[in-house]
Amino acid sequence: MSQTSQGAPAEAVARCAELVQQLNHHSKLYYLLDQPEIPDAEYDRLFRELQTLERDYPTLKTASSPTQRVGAETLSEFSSVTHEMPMLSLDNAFSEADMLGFEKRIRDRLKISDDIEFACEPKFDGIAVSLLYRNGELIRGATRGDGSSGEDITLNVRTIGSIPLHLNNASVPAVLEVRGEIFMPKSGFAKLNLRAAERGEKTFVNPRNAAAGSLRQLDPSITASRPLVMCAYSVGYVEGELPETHSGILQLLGDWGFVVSDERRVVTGVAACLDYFQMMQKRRPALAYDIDGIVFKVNSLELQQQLGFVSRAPRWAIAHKFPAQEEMTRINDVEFQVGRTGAITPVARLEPVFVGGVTVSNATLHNRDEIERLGVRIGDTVIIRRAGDVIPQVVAVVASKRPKDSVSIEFPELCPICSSPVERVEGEAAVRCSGGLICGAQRKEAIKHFVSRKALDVDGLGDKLVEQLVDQELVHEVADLYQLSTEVLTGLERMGPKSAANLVAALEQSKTTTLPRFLYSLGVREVGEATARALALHFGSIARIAEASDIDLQAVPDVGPVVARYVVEFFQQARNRAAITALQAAGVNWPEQEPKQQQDEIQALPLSGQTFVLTGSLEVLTRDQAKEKLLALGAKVSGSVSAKTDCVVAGPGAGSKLVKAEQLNLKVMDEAEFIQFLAELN
Ligand code: 5U1
Repeated sequence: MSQTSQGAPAEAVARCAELVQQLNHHSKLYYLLDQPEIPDAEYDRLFRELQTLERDYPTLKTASSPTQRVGAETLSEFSSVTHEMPMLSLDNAFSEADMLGFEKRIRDRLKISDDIEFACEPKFDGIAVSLLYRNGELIRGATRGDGSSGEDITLNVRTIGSIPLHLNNASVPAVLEVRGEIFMPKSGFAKLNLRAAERGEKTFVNPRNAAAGSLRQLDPSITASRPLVMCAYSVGYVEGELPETHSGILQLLGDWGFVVSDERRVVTGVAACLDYFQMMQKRRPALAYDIDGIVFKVNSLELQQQLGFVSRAPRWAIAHKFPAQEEMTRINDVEFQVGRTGAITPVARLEPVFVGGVTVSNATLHNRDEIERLGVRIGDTVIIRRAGDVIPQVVAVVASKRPKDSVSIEFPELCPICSSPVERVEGEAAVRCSGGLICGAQRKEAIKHFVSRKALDVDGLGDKLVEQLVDQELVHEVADLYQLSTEVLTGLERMGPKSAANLVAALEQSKTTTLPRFLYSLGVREVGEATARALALHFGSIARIAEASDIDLQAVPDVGPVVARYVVEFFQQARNRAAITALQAAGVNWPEQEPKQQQDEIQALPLSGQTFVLTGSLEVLTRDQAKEKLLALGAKVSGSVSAKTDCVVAGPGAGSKLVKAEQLNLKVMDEAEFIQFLAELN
């Protein structure tokens, strides 16, 4: 076997180089593009092979080997380091007018009227860092700090897979400072918090805090265990040649092995900048990571130089911010809402705050467990998050702002609506009003559910109208809806004769329905659309469902003991049976079928017996369309992932459900694969 100058056999040297190259390549695919080509186990196998080679031939081990990211050293504190060139900050734009002002200032200063070329890219919601390379070797990583000096986090940044330890390219400058943002992708954040919650540990408020907390670790092995990514967006001090444009620098950084944003574009003129901003605002929920705006930079370095700076902010760049998704506000009070099933939900009444593009005055606190988890009190300043169309959440209490007179949140002993005793069911987080349909709140919610789109679908009967009908004692139970006349309805607020006549017609039309819809409309606990459909298919008639025992019910796919008990208890109650009789007497009707015939139909469907979960955003199909297609093929569509799930369809932005699917090793499809799969079945 031939020996090399490194004292190792030539085969070992070659294999070692190949493994380093492969591991760097796969780690880039994993961190940079979120598109791993090989399973984690295969990556681990390559990694272990390299470790073994390096142990057998220590001369092959270099500081930039993928095995050398986590050293044995831990720190007692971070030391301070001075950046070779100060780290700049960015001026902000919050409107189109601000952006037009930005362009005008540039034109005036350069005395030009032509459209300017801008490099655009997302503004990552993470932690700004500076990396120093000498002769291509990473020698230092530092936080931004005050812009002139920051904390030395070299040991930690070395553990981040997307940060090259060595730049293996002839064109790399002798000294190079690379600036960028370290962030935690949304899926990694969901996974980290899921693990923390399972262990009863404190969870992170958002991916940014998780990234900051992960970087500020004195023990680098903790940083190494966190899913962090760095995206490079500029350079600082450079001893060497650079291209003439910012986009050229980004291209070069990418060639040298850094992650640079795939979303980056070069556009001409501020109107095109605004189009890009709008486009990215739409894409924002589907991105794998949080962004809080768009950065626009004059692309020509020559023009950048001419424009210069005002204090620490360059005149040639601006951050156009999206409306913030998180804001601070105060909890003025907590009130308790009673839902359809009697569940009592604490709702925080907030000092109104503009967040995620709307003014928010209320946020649910879910239940007693959530209040305990947050440690929240009335009077607290809290962080409210509203991302996309998701309902506003209280994500954390700002402990330092707690006033002396804050008040603890006490659950009521009696229902706030009907004064019936409140009960806490063993093993459930919710507390419930025991009043049933005596409770006005439960009656209102039951009626709203009965007329909703997926139930009897009564057009024109909105929540406000239902509240008036109950408050004015015109409707006591659902069947009373069918006694309403145009004359009675015309007397109500904001109800003219035409709307009243339309509503009476809509009620009449709703009488002809289907068994699954009717069953769903009754609002039996835990009987959602899919379970109602399964029960209807299995039993074929309401009478057979009403008579079914726990055991009979559990023969229905995906009906377990809990749901079976709720169904039995519902039909045992005389008032529920009376409500059904009254509805049938009012003319509500549906076709019934023999159960056997329907069993045969279910068995004949290609996806019968299979459970699908849809998560993340779908771009071609709507969620409802995807669900309809699955149901029509006999599948069940569930809202949660479990070992019983057969397949998870995951679009961009999928979070904890995708994580759980991966943990359980379930089949996962993206939307394109799903559409192909449906096409093959049809
Ligand atoms: N994407 C991006 N984020 N960001 C932040 N580019 C960018 N540029 C920055 C900052 C502070 O500063 C430049 C002036 C280098």
